[in-house]
Amino acid sequence: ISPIMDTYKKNDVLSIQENIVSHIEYTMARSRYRFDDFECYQATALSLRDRLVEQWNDTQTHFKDQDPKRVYYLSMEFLMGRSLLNTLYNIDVHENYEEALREMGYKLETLVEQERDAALGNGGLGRLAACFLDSMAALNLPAWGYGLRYQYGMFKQTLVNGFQHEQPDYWLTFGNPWEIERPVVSYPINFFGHVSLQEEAGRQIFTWSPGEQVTAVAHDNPIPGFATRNCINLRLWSAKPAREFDLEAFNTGDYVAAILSKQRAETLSSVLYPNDRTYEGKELRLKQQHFFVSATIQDVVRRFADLHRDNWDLFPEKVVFQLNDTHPTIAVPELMRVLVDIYKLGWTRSWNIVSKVFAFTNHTVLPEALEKWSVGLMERLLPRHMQIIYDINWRYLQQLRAKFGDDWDRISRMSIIEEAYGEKYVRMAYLGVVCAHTVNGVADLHTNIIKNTIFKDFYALWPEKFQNKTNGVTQRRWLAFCNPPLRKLISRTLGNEEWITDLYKVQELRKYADNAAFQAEWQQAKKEAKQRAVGMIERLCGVKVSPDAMFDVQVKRIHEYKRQLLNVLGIVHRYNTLKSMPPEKRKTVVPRVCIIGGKAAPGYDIAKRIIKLVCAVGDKINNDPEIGDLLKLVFVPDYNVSSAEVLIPASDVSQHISTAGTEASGTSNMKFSMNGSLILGTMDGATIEIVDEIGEENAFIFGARAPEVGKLRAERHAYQPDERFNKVVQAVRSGQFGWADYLEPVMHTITNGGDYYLVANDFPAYLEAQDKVDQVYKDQKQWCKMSIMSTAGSGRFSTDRTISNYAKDIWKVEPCVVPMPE
Ligand code: DL6
Repeated sequence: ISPIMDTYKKNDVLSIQENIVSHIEYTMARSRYRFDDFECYQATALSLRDRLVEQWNDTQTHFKDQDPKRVYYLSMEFLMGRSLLNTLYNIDVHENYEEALREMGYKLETLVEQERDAALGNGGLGRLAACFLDSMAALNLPAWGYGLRYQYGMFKQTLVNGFQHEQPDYWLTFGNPWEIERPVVSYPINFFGHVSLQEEAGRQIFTWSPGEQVTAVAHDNPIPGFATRNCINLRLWSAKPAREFDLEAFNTGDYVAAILSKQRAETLSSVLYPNDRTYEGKELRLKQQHFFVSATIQDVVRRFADLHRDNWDLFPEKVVFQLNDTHPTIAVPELMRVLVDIYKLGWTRSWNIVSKVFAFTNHTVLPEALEKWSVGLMERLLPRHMQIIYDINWRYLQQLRAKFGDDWDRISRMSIIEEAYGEKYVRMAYLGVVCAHTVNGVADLHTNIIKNTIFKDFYALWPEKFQNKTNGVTQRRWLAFCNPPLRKLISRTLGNEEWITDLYKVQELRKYADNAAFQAEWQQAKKEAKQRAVGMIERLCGVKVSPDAMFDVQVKRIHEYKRQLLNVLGIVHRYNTLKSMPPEKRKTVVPRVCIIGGKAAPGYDIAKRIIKLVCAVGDKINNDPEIGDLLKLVFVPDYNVSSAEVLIPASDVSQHISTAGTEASGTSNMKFSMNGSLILGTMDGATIEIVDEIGEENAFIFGARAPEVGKLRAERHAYQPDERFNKVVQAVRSGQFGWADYLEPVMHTITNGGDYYLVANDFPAYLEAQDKVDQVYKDQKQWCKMSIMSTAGSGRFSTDRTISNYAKDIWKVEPCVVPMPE
């Protein structure tokens, strides 16, 4: 081997500069003497990619040599955000790059802002997948993520006069410097057509003759781990026209039209669906699911077959798939199809393999998010898969009959095929539960709810299948990298940075919670974060807010169950209370900046009206000279990962106020408490567990508990709301904030016996909790102590803990550490 093959990129300042300039000139073909911030960002990213590729290659070679059991995380969404800072910190070259760029006349923080967010996800579910990748890499697990390379990510939200507008997010306009396109890693993906049956040597052979074929092409995105050489892969598929152009098949004689029709293949991976009320009937969505899953299964099977072609029974010892919600569940019949039809393993042997390799996570109990596909659509689009699903169901129903006899009610309730209302549907969640060896919820309460509601019958049948895996977030992106002042303070206080790979270590901070000098530094870190947010708020909202006010933040998707409405009605109450106060009394009030952000699904009318309500109330308050800095309300447009990285560190108090039992877990609650923001919340999702860790005395908890919700709902028609609630509703209805007619449907949802999410019920308790927030904030020593205790109690909410638990309890995979080069 030539010595040159053993050399890696050097990370001294000069080598970094040479590398950046070389990309400017030879990759981007720009003048080395003149390039702007954006070009400098691209060249910097490309130079980092070089380093990532080295780590990636070493890692993949090592995995291949060691041949450990691997985990494949299948997700329709990966909400990655930006990569520049994350890469610099993860591979530990931040300081040298900063200096290298400074000497060249560029500011790292300006370059960071040049990067578009990779927003290939809607919210919690997609961001969780991104945090999982980070932890899988940091924990040296032999893992890969698989998903779709959408050309249009999550829509960009703009506000025009307080109304949400959706703009396409064509994030690839200037290319994506982080990815590696691999045209040679491609697979044919089939749709439509028909299935024929022949007998061969007494065996039934099914042959699917597809009516449409597209090609899936791999794009690899290296995911570096922190403080390790390991660098795992996120493989995203994009659709290209099928390579074999069988123009005869079109039989039109129209060459150009035939090519154009093939070109339409590319639309398959073009757009991320914003999570809407229902996807039912959206053929393209089902096509996307099959497209990415089929490419993934082919890729994984090929990798396995390369080494173990003659030993298929080894497959479950080498492979495990984690299905991120029901979206990739079509992977089950696809793997059966590949094993039965292509590798001819026979049904029983194939099922033996398939039933050992899938694990399934449920992320919601909201009925609209539980996917069902019409049998008609499935038969047309994926005829062989539909047959396989019927076969799986038939065998499973036999099992049920053997156990429960002719309990037809139960059998039809538990069937994978729903037949109750005329049309037949495939219940994807049931397919997942039947075929997976493990089913998990994402927080203790949520797991108990799924065991007792949507999967009750299944839990009774297979209690051993069900597990809880409480979500987490990566403390690297969500504390160490987005909040450098706090990182410094924590590391200095603890004497090392071990907490960045073992978050439980932050519990040591409890010792300092009362320490005046430490508190002063803690407050200083918060102040710096607030200064940053003040600048962003002014830029995005056009409102100047005071960093001396309390920052009260609620940022998440806009949904009735998350109850942004409760928040804004509380603000109306606060505003009107302030207005009626004598000026002397106003002086005793804690000034507050209320910050709300989040996107409404484009088809979710009430959610969009709630945004308008927030903006209308904000307009009135922010322009009221009598109120000034005592109260501000801003709606931050286009809330995304990057704005979260600024807002979360700056928050004093954050709201997680869903109706108990509706938020599966929540993950921003974890990010906020990690950054010392106090939780104002209901006992829902993972908030319950957070409060358990940090102590209820360090949070502001209010409202109905999950077991009470059913009864309260049943009685809501007779509920007499509090006078303060009636007044705020009346204020909106009377036009105090304008737009009374437009806002009426919103008010209607919480009055006249409606109010499914119990806004009126929880309103008095919410106001009391808010009063307590004000009261405690006046005692800065006490507040600061609670803030420190929040961070100190956040150790359990690292995805390092979550992923270790998945690895041990579900995947049975072990770390596979890549040796450091000499
Ligand atoms: O598990 C991640 C995240 C939870 O933290 C949220 O509570 C939950 O609402 C979210 N679920 C979804 C459901 N989408 N689908 N299907 O996004 O998952």
